[in-house]
Amino acid sequence: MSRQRNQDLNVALIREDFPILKRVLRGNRKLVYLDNAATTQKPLSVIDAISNYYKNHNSNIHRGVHQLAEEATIQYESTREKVRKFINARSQDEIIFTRNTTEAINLIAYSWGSKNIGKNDCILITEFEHHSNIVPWQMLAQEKNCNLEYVGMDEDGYFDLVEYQELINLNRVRLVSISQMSNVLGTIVPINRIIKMAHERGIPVLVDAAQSVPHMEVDVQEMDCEFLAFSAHKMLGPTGVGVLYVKREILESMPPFLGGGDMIKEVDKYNTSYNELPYKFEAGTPNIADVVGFGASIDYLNRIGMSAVRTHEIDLVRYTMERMRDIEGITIYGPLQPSARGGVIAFNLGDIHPHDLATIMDDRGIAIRSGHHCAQVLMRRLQVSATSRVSFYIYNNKEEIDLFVQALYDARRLFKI
Ligand code: 7TS
Repeated sequence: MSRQRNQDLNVALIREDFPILKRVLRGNRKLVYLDNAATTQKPLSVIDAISNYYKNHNSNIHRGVHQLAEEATIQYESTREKVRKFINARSQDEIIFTRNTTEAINLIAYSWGSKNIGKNDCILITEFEHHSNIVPWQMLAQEKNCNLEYVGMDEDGYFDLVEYQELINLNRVRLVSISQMSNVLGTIVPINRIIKMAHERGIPVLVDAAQSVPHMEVDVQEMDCEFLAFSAHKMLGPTGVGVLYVKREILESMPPFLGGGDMIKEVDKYNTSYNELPYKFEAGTPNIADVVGFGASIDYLNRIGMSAVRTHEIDLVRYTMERMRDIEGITIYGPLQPSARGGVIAFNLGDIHPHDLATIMDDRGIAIRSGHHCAQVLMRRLQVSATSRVSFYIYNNKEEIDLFVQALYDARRLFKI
C-alpha cells in the first residue's frame, strides 16, 4: 500500500491489501464485513509476516544462542518496541504480551487485585462493560468479600460523570476499571477526566482499550492510566495476542501471574528469583509467530495514521446513522452525535429478532453481529435481550453501508412492519 498520512483514507487501495474481501460467499455473494468490533480482517502483510516467520526464522526465543533463536528473539522484541511507541509507553518493560484483553484484565485481577484489594473495599466499573471487564472483578469480589459497584450512563448513552463522582466519594474504591469505548453503545468516555478524578482520590485506573486502541490515537502517558489492555486481533493483527500495559512502578511491586520457564532468574529446590520486567510476566513459550504478525499490523496502521482511521470511522458512522434514521421502527442505542462514538452502531428494527435480522443480512453476504455482545448487564439496562450491531474499520465504504441499509428496508417488507 502506498504511504498515506492525509485525513482521507484511500479505501479502494486499502481493500486491495485484504485477500478475504475478494471472497465470494455461498450463492455467489460478495462479502460485506461489518463485524469488526468482534475481530478485524488481516492484510496480506500480516499474513506474510507470520508465514515468513515460520518459513525462515522459527525458533524459541530468549534462550538459544543459535542464529534462528537470535532472529526470532529480535523479531518478537521488535513488536514490543512497536507497541510501546504506538501507545507511547515510557519503556518496553511496561509492555506485557498476553493472549488477549481478557487475559490481560485477569492478570491484573489475580496479581495486583489479590494483593491490593481487601474486605469491604470497592471495585468500580460501568454498566456497559464487556463481560471480560466484569467477571474477573466479580470473582475477586467474591474471594475478597469486597464490593463491585457500577456507574451508569445517561439517557443518551453518555458516561454519567456526576454519578461517578458520587460513587468515588462515597465508597472505598480501590480500582476503577472502565472501557474507553463501549463495544455496544459506541460511547467514547472522557477518559482523561475520569482518570484525573480517580487520581484526586488516589485511585488507580484500568482502561479496557480493546475498542479504542485499534480506532484512535491512545497515549498512555497523556492518559496517565495505571493499566491498559487491548487485543491484536481487533487491529488487523492475529488472534492469540494481547497487550497489557502497566506503569513500571506498579509492575515492579506485582507478584508474577504464572510460574514457569522464561519468567525466572534462578530456581533452586524450594525457591525462585524472578526474571526482570517484562519477562517476569511472560511464563512459558509465548505466541511468537503471532506477535511477529502483530508487528506488521502496527506497521500497517502507522502507515495510514490513527487520526485518519478515526476520521474515516466518524464519516461512516455519520452516513450510516443518517440513512438509518429514515427507517421507520429503528432504534439506535448510544449517543446520537457521531463524533461521540466509535465505529459501532447497535440497533433494533421493530420487533424483528436480531438473529433473524442477522440471517437476512447473511443471505445477502452482509456479516453483522446479533446477540448480547458479551454485555448482558447493559442489555438489562437497555431492557432488551439482544441487539443487532454493525461495526466498521478502515476497509469499509459507503457502498457497503448502502447494501446494509437496503437489506434493512427489505427486512421491514419481509416482516411487514
Ligand atoms: N473489552 C471490550 C470492550 C471488547 O469489546 C472485547 C471484545 C473484549 C474486552 C474482549 O476481547 P478479547 O480479545 O479478550 O476477546 N469484544 C467483542 C465483541 O464486541 N464481539 O466479539 C468480541
